[in-house]
Amino acid sequence: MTPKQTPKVRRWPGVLAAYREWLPVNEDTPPLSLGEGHTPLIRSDRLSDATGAEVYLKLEGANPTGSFKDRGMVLAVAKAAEAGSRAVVCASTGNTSASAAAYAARAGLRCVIVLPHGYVAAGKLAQARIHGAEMVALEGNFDDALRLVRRLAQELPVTLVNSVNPLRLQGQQTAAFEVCDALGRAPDKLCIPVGNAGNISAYWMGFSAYAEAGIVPNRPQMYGFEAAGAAALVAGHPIDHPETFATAIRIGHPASGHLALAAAQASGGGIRAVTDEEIAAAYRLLAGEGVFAEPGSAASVAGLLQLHRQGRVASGETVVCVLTGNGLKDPDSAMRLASGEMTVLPAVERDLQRWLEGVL
Ligand code: AN7
Repeated sequence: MTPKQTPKVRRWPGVLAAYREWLPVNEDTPPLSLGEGHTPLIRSDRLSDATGAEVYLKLEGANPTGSFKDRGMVLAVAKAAEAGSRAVVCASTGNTSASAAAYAARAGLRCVIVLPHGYVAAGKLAQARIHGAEMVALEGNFDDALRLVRRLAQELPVTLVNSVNPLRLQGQQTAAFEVCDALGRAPDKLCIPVGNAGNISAYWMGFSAYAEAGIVPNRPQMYGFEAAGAAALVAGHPIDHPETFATAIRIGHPASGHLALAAAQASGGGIRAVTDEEIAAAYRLLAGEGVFAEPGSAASVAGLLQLHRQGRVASGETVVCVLTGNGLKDPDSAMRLASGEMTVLPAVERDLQRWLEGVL
């Protein structure tokens, strides 16, 4: 039997081209792309069984630099290039800087990055360095870094590409579009980690835009999850010394907090806190199902399990948990939280066989 025809595979053009009519792009905007977007939405059998809901995972770690930041960064950097800017600048807990460095390299712009010293995961640092960014490690936390770069961007001819730049949120809306495109409607609940509170705000904008256009009939309840040691929105006041091992969301002054709270309230959802222990358990549960997300991302799943324990998850409802970043970003957390150990053996078949018989 001969195959009739090879299937037609259409090339994914990236989010600026794919969602052009929803974004502020025009003929003068450079066609920037690293192939971002179009990330998998997969069913989680374990979480569906555990909660009684239909639970899906949006794998944003499948983006080109390994996090959701690429969706907003491609637009922010393309518009910076369009405006004739020569450099972009950002503060970052790591993923924003990795994405900024990559898209700046792609667009031929310089990139300046200010990081909290000692609190950025190894993979993220490696990315920013190999893409050639100018990097400063600040003796302070992310909130200090953001405060300083916001001031610098007012004084110097550089474009700020943190999510206080509204283009970032406009680009990040495309993740909500994709969720709706994949499900044929919006989910009943969206669970998402909250750090600087930009992404939850962007998803809400995206769901609202699709609902207003009549493309979907509904909008989800928005549930955002902060790390308990950095839960400014839950506490109702900024946290000056945020702490969590999920360094991506180690943020105590969330810049888009007002938008996140408004989204949670308008949607009938909420902003809640998950402990480092809950995050670690969710991180390991996901890995046990073959899904490697970074600790900060696992906050969404930790949050879903918390909602379930509180009886807030209805049987059969559709839930999407956003896994914002790839597990490879933070190999140190994986090595620390993995169970079991690795055995070293001489290169002798009999020894290897005896070991395997003991394991099986
Ligand atoms: C994996 O990179 O703030 O609530 O500087 O890397 O939109 O801030 C990262 C945040 C969730 C929180 N998951 O998103 C940065 C940075 C991952 C992240 C968040 C971040 P926001």
